[in-house]
Amino acid sequence: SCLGFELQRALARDEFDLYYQPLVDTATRNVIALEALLRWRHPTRGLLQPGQFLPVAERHGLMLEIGNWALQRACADAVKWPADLRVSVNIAAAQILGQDLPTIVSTTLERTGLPADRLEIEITEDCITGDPVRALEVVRRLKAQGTTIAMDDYGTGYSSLANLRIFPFDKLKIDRAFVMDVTENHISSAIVKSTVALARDLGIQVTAEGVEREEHFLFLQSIGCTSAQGYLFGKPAQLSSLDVIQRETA
Ligand code: G
Ligand code: G
Ligand code: MN
Ligand code: NA
Repeated sequence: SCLGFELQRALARDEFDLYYQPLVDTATRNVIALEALLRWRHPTRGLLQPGQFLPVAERHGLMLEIGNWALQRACADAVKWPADLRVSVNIAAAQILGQDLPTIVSTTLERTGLPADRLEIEITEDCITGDPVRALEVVRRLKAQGTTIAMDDYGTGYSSLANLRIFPFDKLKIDRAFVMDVTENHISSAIVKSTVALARDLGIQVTAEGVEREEHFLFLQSIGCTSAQGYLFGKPAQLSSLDVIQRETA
């Protein structure tokens, strides 16, 4: 496709950008991390969202290169932030299957100077299903290096629970599909409550995604969800417009 062709030269032309969305501590509402989210400043079509170009990048085998660019950029950005602010980076299946990801990550941390414990890597079930044995080895090595691992879009995959039994995740990110109607839909509320309890019993963190309304946040607070992310606290935005960064550099 035309987009695929343009994507191939977008890296060289420096057309990608990272937006960041805050994750807040549920007890204090303090920002504890920023999730890096890719954007493409297309020369004629304007700002493109991941949904508009990541599937094309995957079809053209460009996801590894673009994903590694995002990882490098996110770590280089985060090293300038307040030391208690972590960065969360999404990893594509190609980055696990097509290269030695733990070595890429350790090299990136060394080059940027970001301590490993300030990086969180988000993986989805896509990253596991292609080659679960390899994915497990990669996750173990990343954890041994000091990076934390979150399971993204928790609850939407085919085998979230089966994977939870095998993979040593540090965090579950509850997909926004369950959070958006959590106070109106008793099924969503049961799923969210049981996931939060599950994470507590496992001794791991849990983030609710897609928190748009105060009543949703209060509910999450009441059930002991440890962190929250969503438009209530901030849409994905350019670093220059984020208060939490501005304060420190002002
Ligand atoms: O920003 P937005 O809500 O449109 O992001 C949509 C999806 O795109 C996210 O859920 C995430 O899974 C994916 N995505 C965004 N940035 C990256 C990235 O840097 N790497 C990978 N692999 N996926 C990303
Ligand atoms: O990695 P993941 O697929 O979870 O990426 C988060 C996506 O969810 C991003 O594309 C972001 O724009 C979107 N998002 C984040 N917060 C909200 C929210 O409160 N409501 C909705 N509808 N989407 C959100
Ligand atoms: Mn994510
Ligand atoms: Na998600």
